[in-house]
Amino acid sequence: ILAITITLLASHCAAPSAARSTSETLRDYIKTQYSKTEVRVPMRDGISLYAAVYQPVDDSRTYPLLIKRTPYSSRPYGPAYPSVLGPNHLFAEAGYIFVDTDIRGRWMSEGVNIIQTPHNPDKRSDQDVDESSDAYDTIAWLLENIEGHNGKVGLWGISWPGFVAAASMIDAHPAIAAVSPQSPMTDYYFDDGFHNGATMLSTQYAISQFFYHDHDGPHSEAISVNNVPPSYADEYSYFLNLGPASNILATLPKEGQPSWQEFIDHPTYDDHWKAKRILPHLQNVAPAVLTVGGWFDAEDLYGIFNMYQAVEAQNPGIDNMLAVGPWQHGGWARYSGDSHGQIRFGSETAHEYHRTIELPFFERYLKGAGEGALPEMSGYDTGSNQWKSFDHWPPATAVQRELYLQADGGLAFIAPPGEQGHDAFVSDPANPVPYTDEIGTRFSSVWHRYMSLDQRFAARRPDVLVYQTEPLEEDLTLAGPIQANLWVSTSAGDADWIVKLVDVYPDTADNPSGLPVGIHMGGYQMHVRSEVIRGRYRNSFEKPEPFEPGVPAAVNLTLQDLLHTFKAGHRIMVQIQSSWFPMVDRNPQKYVQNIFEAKAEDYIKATHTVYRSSNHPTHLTVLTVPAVE
Ligand code: PG9
Repeated sequence: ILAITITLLASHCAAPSAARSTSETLRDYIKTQYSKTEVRVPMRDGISLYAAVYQPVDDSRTYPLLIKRTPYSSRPYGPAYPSVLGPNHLFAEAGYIFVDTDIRGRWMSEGVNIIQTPHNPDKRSDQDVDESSDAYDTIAWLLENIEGHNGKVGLWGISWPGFVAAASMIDAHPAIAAVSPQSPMTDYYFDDGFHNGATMLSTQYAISQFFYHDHDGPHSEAISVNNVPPSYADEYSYFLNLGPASNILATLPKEGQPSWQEFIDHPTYDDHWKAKRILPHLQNVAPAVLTVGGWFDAEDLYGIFNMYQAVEAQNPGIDNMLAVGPWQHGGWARYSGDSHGQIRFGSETAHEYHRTIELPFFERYLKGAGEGALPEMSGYDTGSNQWKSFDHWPPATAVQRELYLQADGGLAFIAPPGEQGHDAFVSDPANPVPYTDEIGTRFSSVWHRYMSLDQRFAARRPDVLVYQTEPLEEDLTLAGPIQANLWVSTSAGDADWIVKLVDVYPDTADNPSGLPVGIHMGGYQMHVRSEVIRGRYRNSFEKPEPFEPGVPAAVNLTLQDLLHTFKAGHRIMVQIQSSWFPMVDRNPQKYVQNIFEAKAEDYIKATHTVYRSSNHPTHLTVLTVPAVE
């Protein structure tokens, strides 16, 4: 065990005051209060993982171990110190032994990397390893070799690290008392790779550029975002000019091509993807669990709610909590949380969460400190700008209601009359509906901003159907998932269906403070929640089937959970479209066996129809809760 201990002379200085807000002053505080040791941790199959251990210099008491296991590096390596230890800047002062470790096959750790390593529930030898066994071996070694701990262990991580943290809960080491999977990846096919069978083009192309597949041994990330041509800066045009999906593979660096080939080889929800789904393995979970996420998460929204529900359903009676704020993917760890895009919340919601939820969670379960239990669900209402607590999620007081498309672009909680209502539009793959009106790439903030972006750019297009209620007479709060129940047909063999729920601000809406000059909220069409389904998978994600041209078919999809109050005077709007580019790859609309191998001639215009009749009533099933003041 090669332990290189770097201990700086400790000079006593006051705990960070409220004024210590810059990363440099926080880093200075950490340097004086913590020593750093870099170690190599042996795994049962013989490879070793890198870990950096930050221990309080004050050895008058013992501390819990708080571990982050990550594919995104445990930098800074060597004698340097980070500016934050643990999930947020309050943890360093609270006092923990922090351990940042590179997972197998990433950065300074040995072994082979696989994105979302499949869990092996039937390990038969020391060669049968996964993130669960690596977490167990890491914790066992740390407890044996690191002094000054109190015998309790916590883990946390955001996104892929959230998946890794969740894996530690399976066959967990008995010292683990608290785990916080945050915006966790839980099922690659439904989180990041595809959404209901539609390929998340922008993300998967970036992954194929950025994460090299099954990489063996220590390596640093070749940040290949610079490997792409300047034209990539306008993703919409870049991908449109690439032409058919069959052209994409050749544009990737050779190290990234296996990632894309994985999609070509597995376009359906087959055993390859099912093996990466961690949710069914979350059984016999002993630690307390706090799943965290953001309502405006553009990556792993599926993971947030499916993680919480899977733990809740498979482990009745454990302390399993959920906290969701008005944040983008990982935003609570990076920003103050006072806004998302053009939407302003009037307070620093991330800092509120740090103080009242995240730190108290670990203090309670790792130190027995703090005031009582956290609520089952803490949610920030993105329409009323309030934190709300619930004993159940979705709320036990929720009332299910159906919101139906009506004639003339109407939307109402009444079933449509008549048997002939329908609306049609031409979907042209040569002119797909953009997912944003901003120019940028998957690597830029454009990607995150679409989750609350003004949708007027789409509403103006002839290939976007728009339905909206009359101005609401009183506040209406929606909570939990939404089921979209579509009745549609197409003149072709296949079609994608995108459903967007939009909050329409009245023209007279007030402007919150802090908006840039010239920007107004009047008439703003706020993207609240949306989802896509590739129509061929409407009956099965394993067995695709074409549409019968012109014949109405049922297409049902879930829009992930929300907590949003539509204020009095606002309208609820639903937009329906058949492209969402380049977030989602284009559906050729001619039915081909594998869209990844589609040729230029397969991309055809088609006329799609949405039915709003009594026998084919397209509608949303929503959960409404009393507006809690
Ligand atoms: N969800 C991100 C991701 C996507 C695809 C592959 C790997 C990671 C993330 O971890 O942020």
